[in-house]
Amino acid sequence: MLFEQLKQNRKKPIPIFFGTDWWSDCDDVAALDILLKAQCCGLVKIKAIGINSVMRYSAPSLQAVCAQYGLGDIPIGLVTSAGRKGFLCMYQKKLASFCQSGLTNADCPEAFKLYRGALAALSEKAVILDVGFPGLLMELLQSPPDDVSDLSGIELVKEKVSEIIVMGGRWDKPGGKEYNFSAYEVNRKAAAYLCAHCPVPLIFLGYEVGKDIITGGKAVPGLTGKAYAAHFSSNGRPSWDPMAALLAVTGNAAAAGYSLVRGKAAVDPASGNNNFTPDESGSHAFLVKTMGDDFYKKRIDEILYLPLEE
Ligand SMILES: [Ca+2]
Repeated sequence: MLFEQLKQNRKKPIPIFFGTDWWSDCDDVAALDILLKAQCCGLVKIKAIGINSVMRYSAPSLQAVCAQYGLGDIPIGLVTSAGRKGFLCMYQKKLASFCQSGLTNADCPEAFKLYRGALAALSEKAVILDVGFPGLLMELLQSPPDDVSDLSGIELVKEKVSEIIVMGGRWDKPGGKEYNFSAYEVNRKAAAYLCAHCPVPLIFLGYEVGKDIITGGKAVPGLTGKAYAAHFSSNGRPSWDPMAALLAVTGNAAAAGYSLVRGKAAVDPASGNNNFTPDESGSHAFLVKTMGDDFYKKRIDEILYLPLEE
């Protein structure tokens, strides 16, 4: 079991900020499930969660998943500028029916402000993991000094963040295109901004990495299984977001089964197409699998199918 191995060498939990679109796909729920289980094992400490889309049941559905593990007090923020109404809410309403705290979206702060406060309070560097739209990261980087910090967003990230892991882009061919970086104009611009201005190492888990790794499903214990069932993914989904979460928990790309291609990434703000210029000294990198697909599937399902503790 991976978590048992990791616990032997982890002196203290890795502080993590988790951004998620919590939107049209249920693999975000699997990613959160992995992070919460890792926190229960002492491997990570989730400092804040930013939902970079807004649906009616965003916050209560996400909090219900956290509360299953006694972690309902993890702060949740929303990217209200990303709100797009009318999209079919496939699993959020179902999960929100299990929320016992009465939390609503209106109770949640702006995600970038939540991040700023939690980053400013850190005494060590954190990892930012984002498996959704890049608007939250752009708003964080563009944020001016405020009452929680005299630092600009870029300065704050440079001082308090060791690396940013993003599920986004497609890197196995020039001019690749992927949903998180290309759906909606705001996300295309944000992805371009992130690549141009991120002051710390930026690691991409691309579309090509997760598409063939089918994990999860309706038999996963707790609300994660209910999310997969409500999403009509009873037999599983590709593993983009859970793979990115497991990389963050593992804390080491090689140990997580990846090599890194270093260089400089760019996203065209008009089309959302991404491009990559290899450079050994570059601060960006995309992941390439070094193991067979079963390696990743087994690791993820082994964690997702752990029973919830009583
Ligand atoms: Ca996602």
